[in-house]
Amino acid sequence: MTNILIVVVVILLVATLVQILRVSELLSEIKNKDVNEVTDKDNNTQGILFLIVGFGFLIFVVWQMVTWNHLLLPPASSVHGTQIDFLMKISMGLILVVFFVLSPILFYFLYKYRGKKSNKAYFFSHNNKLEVVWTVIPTILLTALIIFGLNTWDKAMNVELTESTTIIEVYGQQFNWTARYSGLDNNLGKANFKLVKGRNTLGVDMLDASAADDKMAREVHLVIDQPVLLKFRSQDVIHSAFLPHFRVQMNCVPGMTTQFGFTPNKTTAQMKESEGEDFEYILLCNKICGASHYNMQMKFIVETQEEYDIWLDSQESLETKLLTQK
Ligand SMILES: [Cu+2]
Repeated sequence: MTNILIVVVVILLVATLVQILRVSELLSEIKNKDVNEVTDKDNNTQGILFLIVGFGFLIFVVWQMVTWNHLLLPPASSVHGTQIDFLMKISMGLILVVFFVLSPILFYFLYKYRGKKSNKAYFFSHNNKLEVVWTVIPTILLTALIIFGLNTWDKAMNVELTESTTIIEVYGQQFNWTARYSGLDNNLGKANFKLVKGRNTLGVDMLDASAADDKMAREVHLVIDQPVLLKFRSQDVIHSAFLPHFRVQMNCVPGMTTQFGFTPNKTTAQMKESEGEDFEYILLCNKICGASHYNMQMKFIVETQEEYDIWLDSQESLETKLLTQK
């Protein structure tokens, strides 16, 4: 009923507006005036409005940058993250310089060249020099930026596996993450979704020799300055593993394994000192994967080797968890 009333009110409002316009048209016909004619007074008003809106918008942008700056991420906590931050700073710097130079010119020229009765059109077909300048400069700048970006991406994604690299699986499902440590052999046991049953929530193939020493965990512990390779699987839909503080993100796709590697270089304790006691490294899902997507998170803890060893020892292996316990 309310909806019908709203529709009726909207129709009546539109009809009223049309009638008002019609009346003003008839009035101007009586007065012998053309309502569609744009006068110099109209152009002045429009020109001044452009100045106010344009410069008001620029002031608003500066206000946002100053007021909301503290909401940005703290400096990267991984080795390659520093390079990603540098790339981000260069890109944003370029964009901001162009924005703060071009926008005032754009709004000022809208005002300066507003319509006037005395204006005469100036015929100007093209200028080769100008065309070359505004094509070549952006091309060089963008090419340099893209090559720099590809190079940074390559360094972040194609990590070399060394002896000290810890391999950890991160398994996504609606709506949680589970980690699996590769154990003493640093080799993850095979897994298959067909084997997901009971407590074997990751479908690990317990007949595979590498699987017995694997360990499942609800949070991920990492050692400072030690490289880690995360391998992702998904049980149901596409999720996206996002660790903002380490500047890494990767889709988790059912039926395939994706990965990225990084080296954390600040412990959780160090971050708590600079960012506040509440700080935690967190793995988020960055793909809208369903109703509880927003709550799909897992804690990451970066600590010293000793703390890490104590924690890892306290986790039971899959052999104990799945085969010996009844
Ligand atoms: Cu998800």
